Amino acid sequence: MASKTERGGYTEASIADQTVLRGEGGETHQVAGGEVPVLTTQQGVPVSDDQNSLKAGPRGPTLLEDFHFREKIFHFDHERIPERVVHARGFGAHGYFELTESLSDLTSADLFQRVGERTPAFVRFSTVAGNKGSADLARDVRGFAVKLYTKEGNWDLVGNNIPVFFIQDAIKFPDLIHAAKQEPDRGFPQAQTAHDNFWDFISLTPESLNMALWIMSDRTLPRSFRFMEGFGVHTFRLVNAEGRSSYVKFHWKPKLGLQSVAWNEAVKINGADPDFHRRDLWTAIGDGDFPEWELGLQIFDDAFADRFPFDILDATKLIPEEDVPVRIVGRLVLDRVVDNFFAETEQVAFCTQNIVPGIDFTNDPLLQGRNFSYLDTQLKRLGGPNFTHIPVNAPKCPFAHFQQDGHMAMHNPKGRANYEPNSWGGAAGGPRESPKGYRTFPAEVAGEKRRVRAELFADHYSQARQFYLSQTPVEQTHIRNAFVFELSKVETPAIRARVVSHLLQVDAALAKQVAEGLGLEAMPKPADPARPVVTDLAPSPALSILANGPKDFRGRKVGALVTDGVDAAVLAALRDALAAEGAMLELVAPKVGGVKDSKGQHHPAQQKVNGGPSVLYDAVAVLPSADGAALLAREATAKDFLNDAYAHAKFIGHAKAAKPLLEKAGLTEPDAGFLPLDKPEHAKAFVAACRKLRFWEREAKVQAA
Ligand code: HDE
Repeated sequence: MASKTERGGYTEASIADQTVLRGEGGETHQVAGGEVPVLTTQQGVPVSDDQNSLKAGPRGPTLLEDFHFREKIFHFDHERIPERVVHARGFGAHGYFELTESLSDLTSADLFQRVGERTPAFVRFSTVAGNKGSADLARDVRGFAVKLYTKEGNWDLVGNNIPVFFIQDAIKFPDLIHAAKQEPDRGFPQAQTAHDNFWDFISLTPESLNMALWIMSDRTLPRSFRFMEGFGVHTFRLVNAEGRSSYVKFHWKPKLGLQSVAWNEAVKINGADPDFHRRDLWTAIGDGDFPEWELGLQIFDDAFADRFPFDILDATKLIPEEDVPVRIVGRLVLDRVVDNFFAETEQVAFCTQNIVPGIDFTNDPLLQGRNFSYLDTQLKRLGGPNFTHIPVNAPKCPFAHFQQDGHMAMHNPKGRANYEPNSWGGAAGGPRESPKGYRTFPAEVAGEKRRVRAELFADHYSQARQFYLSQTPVEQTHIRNAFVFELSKVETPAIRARVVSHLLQVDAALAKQVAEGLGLEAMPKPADPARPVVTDLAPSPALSILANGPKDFRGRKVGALVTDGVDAAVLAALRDALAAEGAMLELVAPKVGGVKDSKGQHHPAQQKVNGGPSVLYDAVAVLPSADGAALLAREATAKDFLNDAYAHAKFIGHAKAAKPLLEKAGLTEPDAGFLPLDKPEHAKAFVAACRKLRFWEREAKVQAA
């Protein structure tokens, strides 16, 4: 056996060279922690030394014949696959869809027949513009892609967390994405739209105005994937057993309600925890607090489509829930994290054209273009046509076809038949088509072959206006501030002015405030609308996040700033009250090792004070002892903790002993968002106040503009 020096100082624990056992499943070693498999090459050859390459003498050159080294480095060099052109940064989880209302009258889709039946699902959430390593809290649309492994094949509902889109025709997608992603000469900015190219494109593409309002709203700053809606965006068809078609729009409604963070908070979260969203999902599922959404359908017919003032094939428009109510038919539960990020989340291949009998497309020109794009992109990304052989992409129902060969083929047809018709007879002849197979709805199509759009597509501002006017005043302020922020990063004054010229068609007050915020010298002329703006659409309260917030504080997290000597009874009461609410508590302490409470009991901390800023929490509690408060008053990050919680309108629960710290942070005039946490009985009232999530009344006081 080689000496320790020859091994480069590696210890016994790192080199498993103990008894070699030959078990059924291959060779195993007996090591300190138990029995582990013997390390092998990809060819299955056992490896004796994984610390040193093969050399001619201790100081000599590495030998080419070292097949283990060569294979290891070769494989490593090829570990990356191209990241997604869009939606590169994402996070996935497994779960199921459970039907709560049978839709057999509307669709023959197998998963919508039997109440209580569960269909396995895989969901991947994503941002759009940023690269794979970008931060989670970019201001961006979130992808909400759902793969449903039904008994009649995989159905992919590849949606977003916003119900409308930027463009109407797929031919503009490369332009939109080029403009949004980093500028080609300099290669930045990354994962943000606050730059000239993006707003240049938007301001020259009036159809994007509705979406522009949505992306400047808090919808693009979700607090968690668990607290956001999902939308199929396009109009689809449901087709029943008799061949009757209804139109449908798909909605996912989070059981925990909607919630977003403030812009300044998002910026800071990106620094404190760029993986904030993925960590949140991973932790929630790991804790058994399974995120859940309801599936809602808006179902309508041709008569409604004809009288609706917009075209139902236009993906830049939505149908207000007040016009066509959302019917809840099932629930989606995510209850299992992936075993391996790459194998599942990175390799999952969603395709809009993956639909199942009973569901069909419409002629939405964006959807039609997507149906081409997704298959194409998987070929490039996953390297061949056999990506359905990867477990996360494979159907979970039986499948049989004559497709064969290609890169990495794993299930080629067995036997002699690899074509049909054939005369090999019976089972030897292989699969045949069936009358139960997928049938396209026989929609009539007629018209001249031309590069055109339908007339109503030309209404670009009416729904943008409706969206803005449906927001609460707090949300309207956020939209205005977001426009001012983004356009302040645009270096070309003409582009700023052009955006304002469109806003004049949305809402005059909004345009004026944005112009003022930018310091525009003169108000531009309003943009020329292609169709008159409908100014009297009824507001749709369903479009507001704040009007549809949660009823409780479930699934949220309080960060408690604690020190040695923290009041044991108050801490216990807070923990209990949060647990009763289904919310979490994290302790933020001077040392991550934790603190001793007033009764001498030890509590481990989850964060050290300079690593656990308040932006990571939905509300905060400040529970130092008197000595602890004096100590924290000298710690800049403890003051930041409070200042940020205050500026982000969070509820602040505090012990009396925290006073010097609050004063040091300049918080000398507590408002109604400050709640006492001096006695155990205060805990319940604090948690009850937190149900409102934010003390919005404070926000106006802390913003100069
Ligand atoms: Fe996508 N989109 N998209 N998209 N999209 C992709 O497919 C595309 C659009 C959406 O988690 C790509 O596998 C075109 C709308 C999600 O893996 C690509 C058009 C909506 C995801 C592609 C659109 C989406 C993608 C890149 C205009 C919401 C991530 C990688 C016609 C309804 C799926 C990939 C995942 C991904 C093309 C517009 C949602 C290139 C051409 C509208 C959630 O195929």
